[in-house]
Formats: sequence, C-alpha cells, structure tokens
Amino acid sequence: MSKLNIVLFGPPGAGKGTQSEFLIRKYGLIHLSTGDLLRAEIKAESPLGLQAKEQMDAGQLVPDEVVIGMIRNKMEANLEAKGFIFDGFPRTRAQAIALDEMLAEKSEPITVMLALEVPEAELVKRLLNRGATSGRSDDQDETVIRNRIREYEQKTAPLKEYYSAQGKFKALDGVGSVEEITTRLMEAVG
Ligand code: B4P
Repeated sequence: MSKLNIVLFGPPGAGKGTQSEFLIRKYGLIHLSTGDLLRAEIKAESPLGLQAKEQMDAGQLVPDEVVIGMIRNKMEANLEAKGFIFDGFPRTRAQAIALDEMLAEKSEPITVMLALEVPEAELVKRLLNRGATSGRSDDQDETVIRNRIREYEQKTAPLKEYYSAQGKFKALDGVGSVEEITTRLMEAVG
C-alpha cells in the first residue's frame, strides 16, 4: 500500500500543530514538526538550538540547511512509518525541492498539501493568547508575530503554486471550532 504523506500548511497560528494531533491518531502517521524539533534543540541548549533561538525570537526563518538536515534524520529514523505529516515544513521553495528529492529516493511522494486559511487578525489573536499561557517567547510580542506572518507571505505562501503545479494543493477554511476543522481536513484527505 502506498504511504500517506501530508504537508499541513498555513501561516503561524493557522492550527497546524493543533490539527496534526488528530490526523496522526486517525491515520497512524509520524508527526514531523520543524518548530517542535527546533524547540527541543533550544531546550537541550545545543549549538544548533542556540543559533536557532535568535532567529525564532526575531520571527525569522531558520536557515534551510538546518531544517532540511533535521527532517532527513527523522525520516531515516522512521523508515517503517505508514506515512508522515509535515507540519511547518517546507517553508521555502528550497525546502520543498529538498523534500521532493528525499521522498523520490524512496518512491513515496507527497500525497496532498492541505492549506489552512485564516485571516491575519485572527492569527494575531490566537498567538497572543497562546503567548499568555504557554510562555513561548515568539508568541509574546505582536511585532514578532507580525514579522512571522510577513515571512510566511514572502517566503512560504508561494509554495501554494509549487504544489498546485503538481496537482496536490487543497485550501481549507481554518476558521471555526477545532472539531469542525478536523472534519474538513479528513474530508479533504478522502
Ligand atoms: P512553528 O512551531 O511551526 O510555529 P507556528 O508556525 O507559529 O505555528 P504552530 O503550528 O505552532 O501554531 P498552530 O497553528 O498549531 O514555528 C516556529 C518558528 O520556528 C518559526 O517562526 C521559525 O522561526 C522556525 N521554523 C519552524 N519550521 C521552520 C522551517 N521549516 N524553516 C525555517 N524556520 C522554521 O496554533 C496556534 C494557536 O492557535 C494555538 O494556541 C491553538 O490553540 C490555537 N488554535 C488552533 N486552532 C484553533 C481554532 N480552530 N480556533 C481558535 N484557536 C485555535
């Protein structure tokens, strides 16, 4: 049976992390979140984590080679997986090309890219709210949050065209209750 490889896509605060939890349980997939992997490096105070923290706290993307290397290691450690959910990766065209190359080596292409669409005002509200409760440093300051959204618009949003050209792009309304959005995602996976 072919593997199910999902790219869960959307701006910061669109609900990627939240929805990944349901999708990995439903389909038995491995969750690969570059944000979570980077935060684990920061917690461990590794050299990579110390460098990434500066960029993350400024609302900038971490260099491509860093996140591509992390994803490659995790995929190689999970060769028997039924498939992967890529959450927050790829975020640039170079990352998308690298991911396609890694999957081509194993003849297991991306199945679908599911893009959660949420207006900017709602994103800022959700992230400030999380900043008030979770202590995530990049969620505390509205300027940093808006910078992350700008980075998304400039470097990440163009990937919609990249996946459209492969016939894999599906956009979904990301506003509503968490359960409603989970249902929309499951319908889109089919
Ligand atoms: P991430 O960890 O990916 O964080 P994020 O984009 O801010 O979104 P996240 O997935 O956490 O939030 P979610 O939408 O689930 O990245 C953090 C940083 O790491 C980046 O800024 C960058 O510096 C670096 N980085 C990561 N990946 C990289 C890459 N590939 N290349 C370069 N740099 C990289 O949810 C947000 C909040 O909304 C939650 O509090 C949730 O409770 C709430 N929410 C969810 N669904 C909701 C709903 N339906 N209604 C109301 N609230 C909802």
